Amino acid sequence: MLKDDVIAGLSLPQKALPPKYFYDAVGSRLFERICRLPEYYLTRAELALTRRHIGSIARFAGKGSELIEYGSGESLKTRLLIRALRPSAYLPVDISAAALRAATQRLAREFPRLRIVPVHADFSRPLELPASKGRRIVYFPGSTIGNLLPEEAHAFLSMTRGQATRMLVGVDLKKDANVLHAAYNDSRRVTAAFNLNLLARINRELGADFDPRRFAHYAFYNAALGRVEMHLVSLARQSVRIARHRFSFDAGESIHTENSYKYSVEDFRDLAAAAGFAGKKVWMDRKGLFALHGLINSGSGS
Ligand code: AVI
Repeated sequence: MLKDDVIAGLSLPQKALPPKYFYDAVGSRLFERICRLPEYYLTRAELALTRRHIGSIARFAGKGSELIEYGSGESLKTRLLIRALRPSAYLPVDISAAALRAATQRLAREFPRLRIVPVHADFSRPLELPASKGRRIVYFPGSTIGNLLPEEAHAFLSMTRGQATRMLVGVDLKKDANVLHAAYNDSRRVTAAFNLNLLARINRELGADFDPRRFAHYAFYNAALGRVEMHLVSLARQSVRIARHRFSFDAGESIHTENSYKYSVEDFRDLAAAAGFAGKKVWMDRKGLFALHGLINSGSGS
């Protein structure tokens, strides 16, 4: 729950907030704008590689399988995949009921014969899916796996092993730190607005009194840990009230709001192998910015 997570996160020595709370209605709109920014190459690179390799991606996934997507699947690449795969059912899993509803309605209009089974769930926790009627493939695009700590990514991959024999995972690749810096510090400051909206959301939903003008967006590539970190830095010594709690900030103290891990092909294959998946295929865009991994459950015999 938002309130418990906020109180717990702001009580840590390094204050932190879970990135899943970025995506209220305002945050989801800001994220859509991020995906269209010239500096934010991830979305375009993943779409380009999906277009370029759609035939072999669909063959790997197995035409006619049930397609489970983590995320609400409104994107162009999901529609490409559905068109090529002709899944017997499509199960989008999302934490946002509104996003799930919007995506389901839109896909139902576009694919009137497709059986759509929306699953409203938080995938950072173990979850049960409706019983399967056939072979299943899990699709986890967008490098959302990069927003999990490696141990959380391991837990997520281990959970999906029980759900499908194959998996397609979109993963952002390690690259020049300047390219990463620009992607998370765009010139239009949309990423800054996305980060700061977290404080506005806490004000809206918990009646807190954050003054977002007294915090600054800060994102940098932490090369030692292979991740872009986003923080909100307090511009002054101040205190903030949330329900019956009060939190003090020194000038320069930060709230850590997101990690975005970048994995080389080998790094990601090692992570997948530790969770019981063998890396069978990898597809990339022409510029080598982004990878889509085709994984097979090592215990499935397929
Ligand atoms: C959703 N996720 C993969 C995005 C990322 O790049 O880590 C979220 C994001 N944060 C800042 N810009 C975009």
